[in-house]
Amino acid sequence: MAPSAIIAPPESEQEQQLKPSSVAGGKNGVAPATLNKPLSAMLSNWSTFSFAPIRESTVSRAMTRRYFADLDAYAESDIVIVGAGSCGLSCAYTLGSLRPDLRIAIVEAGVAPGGGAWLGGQLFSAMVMRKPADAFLEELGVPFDDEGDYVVVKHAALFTSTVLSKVLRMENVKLFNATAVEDLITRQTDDAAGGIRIAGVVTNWTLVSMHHDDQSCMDPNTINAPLVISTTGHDGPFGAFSVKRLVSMKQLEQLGGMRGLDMQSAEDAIVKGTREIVPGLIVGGMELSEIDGANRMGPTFGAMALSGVKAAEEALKVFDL
Ligand code: 48N
Repeated sequence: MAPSAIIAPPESEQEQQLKPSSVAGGKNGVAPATLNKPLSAMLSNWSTFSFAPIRESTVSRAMTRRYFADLDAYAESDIVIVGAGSCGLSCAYTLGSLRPDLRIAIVEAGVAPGGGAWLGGQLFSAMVMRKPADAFLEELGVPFDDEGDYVVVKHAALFTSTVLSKVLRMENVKLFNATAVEDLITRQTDDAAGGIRIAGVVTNWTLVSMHHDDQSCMDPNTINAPLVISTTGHDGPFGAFSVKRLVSMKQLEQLGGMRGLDMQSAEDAIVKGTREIVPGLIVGGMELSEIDGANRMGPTFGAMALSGVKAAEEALKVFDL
C-alpha cells in the first residue's frame, strides 16, 4: 500500500514571514534596477552574440606594455607603502587623496591585497571597528550598523574592497602585488653614529623571493623613494619585514615582540605609536606592535584604519620638510 502523502502541517505565521520573498529586492521587495542598454540588448540574444576579434600577442602587449611602463615610472617614487593590508590601504587612500601630486607605489607580497582584512574574526565575516574609526568608514562611504561605542560592517570584504577600489582608481597610486620587498635601500647619514636613512626598497616577485634557497640568486629590482611606510603586519613568514631588517642591520637592538590580546590598550597604542622609526621609514599597523611590544587587539580593525591615516600624516610631515 502506497504510503499516504505526507500532508505538511499548515505554515505558522512565523514560517510565512521567513519566506525568502520578504527579502528586500525580491518580487515583493524593492523593484530590481535595470541593466544598461548594451547589456539589456544582449539578454536573450546570445545566438547572434560574438566578441570582437583579437590576436594573443595583442593581449600580451596590452598587459606587459602597461606593467613595464609602470615599473619604469615608479622606479623613482615619492613614497613606497610596503604591505596592502588594512593599514597600508588606509594609508594609501589618505595620502593619495591629500596629495594627488605624489607618486605612491604599494608593494604587496600576496597576489590578493587586503592582508588580514577579508574576514572579521575566525570565519565570522562581520568587521568591528570601535569609534571614532567610523569616521573613516563615513569617508569611504562604507555602510555600517551603529552599535554605540562601536560599529559593524556587515562583511569585512566590503570595507577592504571599497578602500582597495578607491585606491586603485587613483592616478598617482600603483599597486605592485605578488611582489615582495626583500630588502631596504639605505644611505649613510652624516652623523658619526653610523646611522642610516632609508631610501627605497628592494623587490622581487614573491615566488622568486620564496625560492632564493633552491635557485641561483635571482637579482632583485629596486624602487628609489625618500620615504617608505612599512605596514607588513605582525610577525609571520613575510610579516614584520622592515622592523626585523632594522634589527639584522643593527639599527634596532631588538624587537619588543607583540604581546597578548588586550583590546582596550592595543588599539590606542598602535594608532598613537605610528611614527618614523629611523629616518625615511615610518611603521604602522600590526608591524608596529613588534617594535613597541604592543598588545594585539584581535578582530577589531579601527586601529588599522586610523594607524594608516596617522602614517599618512607622519609622511606629509616628513615629506614637506
Ligand atoms: O593585514 P596585515 O597583516 O597587516 P595590517 O597591519 O594592515 O593589519 C593587521 C590586521 O589584519 C590584524 O592583524 C588584526 C587587527 N588582528 C590583530 C591581532 O590581534 O592579531 O597586512 C600586511 C600585508 C599583507 O598583505 C602581507 O602580504 C604584506 O603586508 N607583506 C608584504 N608585502 C610586501 N613585502 C613584504 N616583505 C611583506 N610582508 C608582508
